[in-house]
Amino acid sequence: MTTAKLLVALTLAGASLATFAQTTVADPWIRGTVAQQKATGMFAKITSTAGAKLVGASSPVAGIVEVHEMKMEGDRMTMAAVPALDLPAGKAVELKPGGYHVMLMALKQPLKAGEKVAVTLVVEGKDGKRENVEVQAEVRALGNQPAGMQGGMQGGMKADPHKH
Ligand SMILES: [Cu+2]
Repeated sequence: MTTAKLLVALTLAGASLATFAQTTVADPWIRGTVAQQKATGMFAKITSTAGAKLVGASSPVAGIVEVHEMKMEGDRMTMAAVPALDLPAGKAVELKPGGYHVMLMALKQPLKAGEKVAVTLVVEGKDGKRENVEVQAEVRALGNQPAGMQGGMQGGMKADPHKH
């Protein structure tokens, strides 16, 4: 990455919702739930200026929170917890429907569109030090995503990714 591109990336990151030291979380959002639904996903763009790993997360609305990877296995969409998600230096890593996500499970309440949900991301730096990055994720209803999200959402909806 050239210096000019890095500066642009940093400038964009600076305009986002949450910043902690070297890790920036842009546009954090959660897929809204219906009554009795016990799991959903949180998505965001995470950038670490120095390089780091996302190693965990927590939220007051969920009993269990894990970092998940979703992928195709044959013609089936599957997902599984990953111990760590690599955040290469200066490169935005997108958590999105159909890919990586922060899985909120054992939900204590339905999450309605428009609400803000606190999520704490645990990021481990190259020096092994862990930092908590607090974000306020906006709950968005299915079928009401910004235009840019629609490709990903349709892929995710077909596969019904969060039905465990
Ligand atoms: Cu998941």
